[in-house]
Amino acid sequence: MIRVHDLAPGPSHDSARTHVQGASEFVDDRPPVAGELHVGVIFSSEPHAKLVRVDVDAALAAEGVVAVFTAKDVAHNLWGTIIQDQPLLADDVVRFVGEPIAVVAAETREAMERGRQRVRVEYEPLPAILSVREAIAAKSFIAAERTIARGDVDAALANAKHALRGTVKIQGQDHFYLESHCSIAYPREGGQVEIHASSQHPTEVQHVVAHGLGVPAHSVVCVVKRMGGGFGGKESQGAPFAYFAALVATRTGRAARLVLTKDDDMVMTGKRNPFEIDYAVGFDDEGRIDALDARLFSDGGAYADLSTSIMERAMLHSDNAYFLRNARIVGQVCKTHVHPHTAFRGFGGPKGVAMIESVMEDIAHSLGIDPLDVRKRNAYSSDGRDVTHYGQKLENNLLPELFEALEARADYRRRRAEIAAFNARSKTHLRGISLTAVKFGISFTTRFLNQGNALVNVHQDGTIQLSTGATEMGQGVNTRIAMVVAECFGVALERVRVMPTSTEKNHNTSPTAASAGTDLNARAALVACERIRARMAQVALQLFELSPDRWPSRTAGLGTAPELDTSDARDVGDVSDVCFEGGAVFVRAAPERSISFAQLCRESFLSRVQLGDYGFYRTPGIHFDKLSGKGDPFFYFTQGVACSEVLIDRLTGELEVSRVELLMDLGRPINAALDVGQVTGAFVQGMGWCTTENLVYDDKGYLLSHSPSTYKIPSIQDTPRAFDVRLVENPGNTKNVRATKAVGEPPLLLSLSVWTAIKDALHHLAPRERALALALPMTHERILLAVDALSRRG
Ligand code: MTE
Ligand code: QUE
Ligand code: MOS
Repeated sequence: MIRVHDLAPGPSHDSARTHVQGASEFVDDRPPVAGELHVGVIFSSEPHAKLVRVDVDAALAAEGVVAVFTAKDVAHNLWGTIIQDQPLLADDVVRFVGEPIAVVAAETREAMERGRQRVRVEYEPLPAILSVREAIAAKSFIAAERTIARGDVDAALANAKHALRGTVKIQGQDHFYLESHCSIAYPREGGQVEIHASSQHPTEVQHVVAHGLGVPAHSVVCVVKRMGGGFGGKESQGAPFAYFAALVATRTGRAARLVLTKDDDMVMTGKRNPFEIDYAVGFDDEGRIDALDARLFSDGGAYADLSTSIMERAMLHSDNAYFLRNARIVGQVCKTHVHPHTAFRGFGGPKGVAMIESVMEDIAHSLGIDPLDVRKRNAYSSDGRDVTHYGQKLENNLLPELFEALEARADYRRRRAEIAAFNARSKTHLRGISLTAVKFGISFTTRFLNQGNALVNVHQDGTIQLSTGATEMGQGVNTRIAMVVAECFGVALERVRVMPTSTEKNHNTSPTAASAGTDLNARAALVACERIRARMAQVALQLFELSPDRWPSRTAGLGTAPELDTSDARDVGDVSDVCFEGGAVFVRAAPERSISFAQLCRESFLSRVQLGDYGFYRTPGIHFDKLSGKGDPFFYFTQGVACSEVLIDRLTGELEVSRVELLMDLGRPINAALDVGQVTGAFVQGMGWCTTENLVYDDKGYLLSHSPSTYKIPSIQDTPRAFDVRLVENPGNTKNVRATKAVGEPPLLLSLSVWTAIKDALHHLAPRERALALALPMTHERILLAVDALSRRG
């Protein structure tokens, strides 16, 4: 039986203090420099139209307006993370409301707004596709349809004792980071430019800016100190805004600042992809699935962005925690005339998982079996039911134990009975309960992204500065990396500082995404640290042979010290005997001879021993054939389970999440406090997607819900009334850095237990309803309508 960790929380986030004090520096907190310009974007008000004329004369004549740029000013106008299909500035055609058409630069923000309003755009409207179904009808797609399949689905479906068909419609989600997209560009000598951006992907910013400007990569530096949240929304979509600032800076020779308002950010930028999934499932009397046939359609929006990769991850997570002997998962990204949708915490995972978890509920209710039993019977286990539909064998699979442990912890059976009795009695309220799981594959499914590099500088006073390609967005990646480095050198955490991410220190970096920021970058840093430590250990062993008055720091001025040597040829003893602990360095067998870490740094420097290094790491053993849909795309899986109970007011449709118990396997956490923060935050963010965050567009594809007054993210009142988050012990993930497991995205998918708990509650009104289609999000209004419709029927 697995055990719940009893972990010391660990040190707090390295920005905790400065965040609370308001002293943390974000991009727009940078003090303005002399001559700095304000940059604004003029965007399309049409979903699909020919650009007949873009008249900038009136804008240029406005007081304080310095310049206006359009597509003709762009050196190379196409960009895109995977497929280069998106103009930086629309040229002859606009393809979504919010698409950038022109960029205005002005002396003040007010002048910039005046200029923005005076750009006249004449459109000739073209027919627009605004939904997945319209796109399917028009065969408007991005890239080819893909299939991941195993077994004989048609035969298994035909022979199955029971079958259900249905459609799951899933809406998008706005990232709602507190800091909108923003960038400041500083022109530098000889056509160079330095950009400070709020981006999860500084390397892509560097590349998109260089390409758009028509300059080589070595003319552009992108620095990211931190973001005020990213959640996937700043993975690809920050790049054009950085480019606009860089265009202004290089063309005017003045610093340029672009900061979107919340409303413009929401209108212009893409969201979590909406999905529509048609499925057929065949199963036996016990509720065991024989076959799943699923067609996934996503709304990609007007350009490819990351949608094909997101679809791939949705297809790879359509099994979630459940073994599918026969499966055919088909995925197709639709091209519509809305903002290009993009990465959002979980990537494609939450959409595939919403489908299969909904299927689990329907199977259970159609057979009159408890949904938990259906899930447990279908869960991946060890007896030949441990290979995914894409052929990866699960190792270190804790799912069966997690189900058992949470069932007991949450007192599931007793509460299930109590809820049934309550629902039979109450005329005003309905309760529902659901226990769902997550199995989230860790690694980018695009192999080349699974690499990281790190630069580590050890200073003579024994403090350490390091940098990697990871970007800090609140998730605590810097704190985790610093802890791993501090542990390696045996020094206090305060001695280690993670410096701002910059493309001149770390090159060809991957986006901080796929939850792999710590896995890739802490590991790369560790590679560098271990090399430095080995050299320092050699120095220490030689120092221990000398009397301290002969140490370089005592004699260097006189030139009489022997220069210590770290060449492999020199046999000084086994460096693995040397301990770095508690700020000191010593040999375990003779701890009385000890040197402080700082002193050893100084002695090493005086002996011309290299105290900095550069580490590189690439995840071993992963491969995935995108054509056959087979392989081992994931290094390992992060797993967890959650049990949610909801209370519905039948008269108003109001929803309360009364109680959540949650167990996560995060291996051997580096920092349990940060991890529990990630789990809690991801769950609540996912609850918003499942319940209240309703994106509403008008008939032109213009987002109407573009501010906090109309788009409802969870507030403190919406969080679970009782919320018990626990990590379970699992020391077995030794192939990952420090035997830890990635945490950033997986717990978001557990919030689907709230959605299925609503479904469970509604099933009490319609016990004979076999497949109860449920919208996502299930807003209070939709709950009320469903209660109304079902009570009438029942
Ligand atoms: N946590 C905070 N506070 N802010 C964020 O923007 N982004 C999430 C997650 N947790 C995010 C967050 C997403 S989408 C990912 S992929 C991971 O953090 C990325 O960071 P990591 O790889 O270091 O976990
Ligand atoms: C998870 C992710 C990403 C992913 C695959 C995942 C991601 C991402 C890409 C990607 C794919 C192809 C490219 C590229 C990036 O794939 O965030 O530059 O050419 O950016 O499974 O989070
Ligand atoms: Mo996270 S969606 O991989 O940025």
